[in-house]
Amino acid sequence: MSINTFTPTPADKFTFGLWTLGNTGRDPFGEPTRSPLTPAQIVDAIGQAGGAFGVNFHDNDLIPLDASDQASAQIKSDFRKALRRNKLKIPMATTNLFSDPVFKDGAFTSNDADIRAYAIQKTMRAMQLGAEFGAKIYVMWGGREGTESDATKDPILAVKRYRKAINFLCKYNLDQNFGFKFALEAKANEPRGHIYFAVTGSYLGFIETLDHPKMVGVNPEFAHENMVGLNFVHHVAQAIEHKKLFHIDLNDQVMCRYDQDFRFASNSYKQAFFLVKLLTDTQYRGFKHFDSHAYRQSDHQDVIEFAKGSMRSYKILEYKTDQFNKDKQIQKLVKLINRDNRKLTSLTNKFTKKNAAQLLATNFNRHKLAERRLPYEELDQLTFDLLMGVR
Ligand code: GCO
Ligand code: MN
Ligand code: MN
Repeated sequence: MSINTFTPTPADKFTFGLWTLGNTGRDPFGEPTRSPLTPAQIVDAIGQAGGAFGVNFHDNDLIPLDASDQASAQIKSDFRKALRRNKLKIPMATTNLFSDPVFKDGAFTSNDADIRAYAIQKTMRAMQLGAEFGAKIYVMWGGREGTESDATKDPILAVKRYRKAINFLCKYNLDQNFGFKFALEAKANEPRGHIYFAVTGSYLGFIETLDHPKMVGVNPEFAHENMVGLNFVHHVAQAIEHKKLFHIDLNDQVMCRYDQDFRFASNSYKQAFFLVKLLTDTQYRGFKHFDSHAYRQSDHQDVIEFAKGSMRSYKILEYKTDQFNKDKQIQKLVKLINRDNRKLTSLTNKFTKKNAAQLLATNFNRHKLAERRLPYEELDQLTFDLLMGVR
């Protein structure tokens, strides 16, 4: 791998959202700083950045809620043309179940049965729209599924309602032959005070209780675990180990701050490196979606730089992974700290009465074991040197 390979290609499976490159810079305190772009213009901007695989959308990023049939036909046709001229695909679709006031107290978990049914109907229609454009991953992010005060909603009922909705939609997916894989995205808070299924691990547990667990996986997002001070890499690792990493949202975030959606690897270099290393070493083949937006100060031209930078940083960290894996000194240390003992491992790998008896009869010198070297300072400093480019 050489420095020249930092240029992305569709084989890297990088994607952007209509809502990410189309972000206008509005925040809770201030008005937009960039003019809005049409879906077709956003596709052109992604095309201009170069090397991306595709673009993802929420139903209403493409078709506004109250659009007439005629208006939506025109939007779709312009959008299709833009996709064709930029050679971009639609790998993922999702539903906006958070912007409209009707969802102010949740969608699938709302206390109001009419709103729950409407949310399912809206998702069915959004699935039709996604399927029309060839999407195969369907993301579910329950932004309003939560509470500020637990006086207002029963948290056990909320889990049951969420399960009913997902089970219904899985059956609809089968019935319509859409072929979607669902990817559930956790977030602990924002916009709700507390959102149900706060971390990726919450969904990993929940999925096993569904009627069609194989159809459902997770879509972890860097900023979401980071916002609450958790180690994102560990959550992704567990998802991979469970064979549930169906999609991933990449961005960045200062730990324990508001939802920042910064450019991937712009803040947490080290965590971003270990994430890319994990995805590379485990040969993750899914889409890598940049769920982030440019700084509020950026103009449209700078937004293109933001998109290029997101992909470039990922490629650089891939290159650093390769260096790490080939670095003799680093690998010598990695080997040193991973000590095997075949005899003992064969005892603990499988419970039998005989193995248990032998294990109980084994003498361990815990003082000697504690004396074994763990030169973690040296290993971590070598990692730092490598990331800083002085190795
Ligand atoms: C957020 C979320 C969303 C979802 C998107 C797709 O913090 O707002 O990350 O951007 O990823 O709605 O479902
Ligand atoms: Mn997010
Ligand atoms: Mn996201």
